[in-house]
Formats: sequence, structure tokens, C-alpha cells
Amino acid sequence: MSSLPVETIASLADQHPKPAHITFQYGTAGFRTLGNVLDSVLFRVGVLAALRSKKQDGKVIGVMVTASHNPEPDNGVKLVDPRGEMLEASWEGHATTLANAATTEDFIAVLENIVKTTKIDLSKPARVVYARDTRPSGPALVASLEDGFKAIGAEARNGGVTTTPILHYYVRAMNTKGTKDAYGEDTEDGYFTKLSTAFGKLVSGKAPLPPLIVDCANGVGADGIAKISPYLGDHLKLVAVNTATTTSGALNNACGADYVKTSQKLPPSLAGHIKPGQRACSLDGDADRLIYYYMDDRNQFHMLDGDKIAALVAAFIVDLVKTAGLEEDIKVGVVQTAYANGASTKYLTERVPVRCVPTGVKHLHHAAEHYSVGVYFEANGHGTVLFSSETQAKLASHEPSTPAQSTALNYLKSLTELINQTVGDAISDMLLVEAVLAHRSYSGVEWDSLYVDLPNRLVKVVVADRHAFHTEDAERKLVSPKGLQAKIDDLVKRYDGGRSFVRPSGTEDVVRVYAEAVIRSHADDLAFRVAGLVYDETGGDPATRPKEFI
Ligand code: G16
Repeated sequence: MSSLPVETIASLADQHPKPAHITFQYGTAGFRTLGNVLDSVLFRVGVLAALRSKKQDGKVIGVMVTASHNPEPDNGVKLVDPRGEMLEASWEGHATTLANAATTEDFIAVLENIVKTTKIDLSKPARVVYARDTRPSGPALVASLEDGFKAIGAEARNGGVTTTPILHYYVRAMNTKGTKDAYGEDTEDGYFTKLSTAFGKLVSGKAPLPPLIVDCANGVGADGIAKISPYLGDHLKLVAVNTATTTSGALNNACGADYVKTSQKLPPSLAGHIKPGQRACSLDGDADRLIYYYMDDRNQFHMLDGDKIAALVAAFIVDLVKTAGLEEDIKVGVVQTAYANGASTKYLTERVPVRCVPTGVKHLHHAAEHYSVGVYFEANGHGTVLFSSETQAKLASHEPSTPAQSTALNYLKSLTELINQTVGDAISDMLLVEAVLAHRSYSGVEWDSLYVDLPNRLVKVVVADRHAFHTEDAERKLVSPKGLQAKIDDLVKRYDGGRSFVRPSGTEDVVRVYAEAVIRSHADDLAFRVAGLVYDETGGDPATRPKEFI
């Protein structure tokens, strides 16, 4: 049985000391904080990724360096498991313990403990693939990560600067290469070819849609949009805006999916680009979220968020399953979080089973795996569709008895190719939406009218310690701070159709407040009152109390 190369690890670890007084946590989507304090974390994650690979019998593990929707000075890192999904929850604890070991000796001791308790056979190979987004802090952090790989002797492939979903795709493609479950060629060309071929099959013969404006958040999605455009040919014309990936301070700044969803506004940079009736969409900084919108004839902005995408896509798949004669065999289900608009939940519940789970792709993904076809989308535009292996086998073996059945079956098969089933993928989801719109002959207006959103408001509250906030019931109720939930309940009762919840963010140092109500002014009022309550109850300084809090 081999042992850890302790000396090599120690000498490189000494070059990446942990900053004192910072506690790191593997949160909703890995480690995420200011990029300039993450050096030791990246080194240690490099070593951990190798151990994870050894534990998985030498399967490829992914490492993505990104802070996605966060501001440009932030950065982060997350691990991707062999099927392209998020890291198994039990290893998140190992990652946190490892990141917080105070000294090199402590770090080695934690490593040895992980090897022992998780029974890792160190003689197994370690294989990883890694990539980063366009953040200025990325290259230095990748160098620290590479030191981690070197320290433990991992075989590492550099995926370069690419989107988070493409990195997830690489992991699955590399691990399934040459098997009957081969996911695709493990190259960017393989990814773009797979998506665009499936898209072509889905929209062939349909009236072409007008060009789509894509706000790339000045992030790595700009590269993805530029690269996929030639593959789409005449099927879809993409007009990329906010593509300034090298302009300092531009990333996610007044643009991108998070800006649109949170502010419920058109990015100022799009004003004048988008004509009445024309649809557009925004990606986030690493292209794993997607929000659509359009301006109406009166130049009013209308948002089509993750909930609207779920409604559009789930209804389309249900119809195809029915037409293909597979209603008895394939059950479509939807997974949402507490952020889902109440009107979307009502619309979906009338059609399919719907489950609510805590925020974080990992929770949605696992819940969606319980359906034959699991559609999951967070309201913030992060989501995908999972086809179980039984469903894929059924689609492959089903003998259609009419031409209509055959056509629907082929569309379903193309959807399994078009959709990146490893994780939410803005580019893949965008093509999915476009394909459904082409089939339905919908503009943004018809899509929007599937149901009417309840007015809602999302507010961030900066508190002294967000870790003091604990929730239950899929984050819909606060357990601590004690007594706060009862006060929120009292407020909510005063508003017609009122609903509100409070939860700590796993990616930013804030507490998030969500509120909805039947009337817009009530939703805003409720959100700012609850935010004020949270601020005051947790000892917020009256001098810095945001003026909009009531
Ligand atoms: C990440 C997660 C999402 C989550 C979002 C916000 O998205 O992947 O599942 O909804 O963070 O999480 P929180 O409210 O805990 O901060 P992204 O796009 O930033 O990677």
C-alpha cells in the first residue's frame, strides 16, 4: 500500500500558507470569497481533488475556478464528481476541514485522516481536469491549484478558460469515453457539435426564429456564444452583447443573469439594442445561469426567469411523451426551491408532480434523479433536465406505431442530446428554450402568458454573522436566531397572498430575504420590512441601516 508523498506535499504547502483569521467554508457551490485570500485553498483543493479521484478508482475529477455570478474581485473553486455532478456532500466536510488546517503539519494530519477514514487506496491513479473563468485572479489561483496536483502527483489536464458547464461536460465525457454511455467527445468541438446537431434536428422544418440578443455578462459565456454561432448556421442567429471579458470591473457589473433577476430590470447596456417584442437573454459570469426577457409594445420590461423556463420546458416534454405514446412509462416531475414564484408552483402542480428542496444545484439535481424525466430550475435561471437511464433505454427501444409517435420520439431523443444533463448550462438551456419556442410558435409574449408571476422582491442583508441563521422545511422557516420566524409570520399575515422567507447565502457574505404578494407595492413593502427586522434583530448598526429597510 503506497503512502502520501508527505515531504513533497509539505514543501509545496509551505509556499501556500493559510491566512490566519479566515475561516473557509465549502458552501452552496464550493469555496467562494475574495480571490486574493484563496491561494492556500486552491493548493489544498488540488490535493483533495487527487484524493477524490483515487477514491473513485482513478476516475477523472473536475475542478472549476470561478465565482460565477459574484462580483469580479471574488473567486472560488468547486469540485466535480465523475458523472459531471457536484461533489458528494460527505466530501464537502473534508474540503472545509482541509481548507481550515492552520499549519502545514495540521494540513498533512488532516490529509492522513481523510485517507484513513475514507479508506483511500493511494496506489490508485489520480486524474483531474480543471478550468477557470475570465476573472483577473484566475491565473494565479490556477498556478496554486497546479502546485497541489504536483504535490500529490496527479495527472492533470488543463481545460483552459471555459464555461463551468463545459468543464462538467468534460468530466463526464472523459469518464465515459469508449463505453456504451459515451457522453460525447471530450473537447469544445465535441460539445458544440453535440449541442448544435441536436438543436438542428429539433428545429429543422420549423419557421426560423428572429435573432436572439445574448447578454454575456462580460464573462466567459462571450467566448462560448462566439464559438457556437458558426455551428448553428442558419438555424439561429445570436447577437452577443456585453462581451468585454478583459475590461477591468466589467464582469457581472450591471449586466448578466443575476443583475436582471435581482433588479428585475433590463441591463442598461441593452437599452436601444432591444426592440419591442424582441426577446433577449442574459447569462451569468460562468454561463451556468440563464434569464430571458422582452420589451412589450409600450416598452415595458418582462422577465422570463428560471420558473418560466421550467414551465415552458416541462409542458413541452409532457406533450411529447404523450404524443410518443409513452405516458404510462415516463413520468415527468419538476423540482424547485422556495424562491420559485407561487404562481409557477401552482401552474406546474396542476400538470406534474412538484417538489421543493433547499437552494443549491446539488439538492435539485438529486431530487430530479427520482423522476423518469426530472426538470429542475432555480428561479435564478440555474437548471437542467435529467433523463434517467431507464428513460433513455425506453426511448431507444420503443417501437412507435404511428408517424406522429415516431416524430415525437425522435424529438425526445434529440432533447437528451441537446440538454447538458451534468449541470445547469446557459448555452444548452438557451438552445432548449429556442427549440421549444420554435415548436410552439411562441414569442416572449405567449410564453410569458403561461401564468402571471406574483410580484416579488429579493433583498440582501449584510449581518454580523450569517452562520447564526439556520433553516428547516426546505429553507422556508428559520430555526435560529430564535423568535425571528414568529415575527416574520406576523408580518406576512398582513399581506394578501403574502409569503416571505430568510436564509443565509452559501456564496456571498449576506442573508437573503424573499417576499411575494398579490400587489407589487405589498411585495416590496413586505421584503423591506422583513429585511429591516433581520437587520435590527441581529444587532445591525443603526448608522449603516440601508434606507430602504422599513
Ligand atoms: C450558485 C449555486 C446555485 C445557487 C446560487 C446562489 O450559483 O450553484 O444553486 O442558487 O449559487 O446561492 P446562494 O443563495 O446560497 O448564495 P452560481 O451561479 O453562483 O454558481
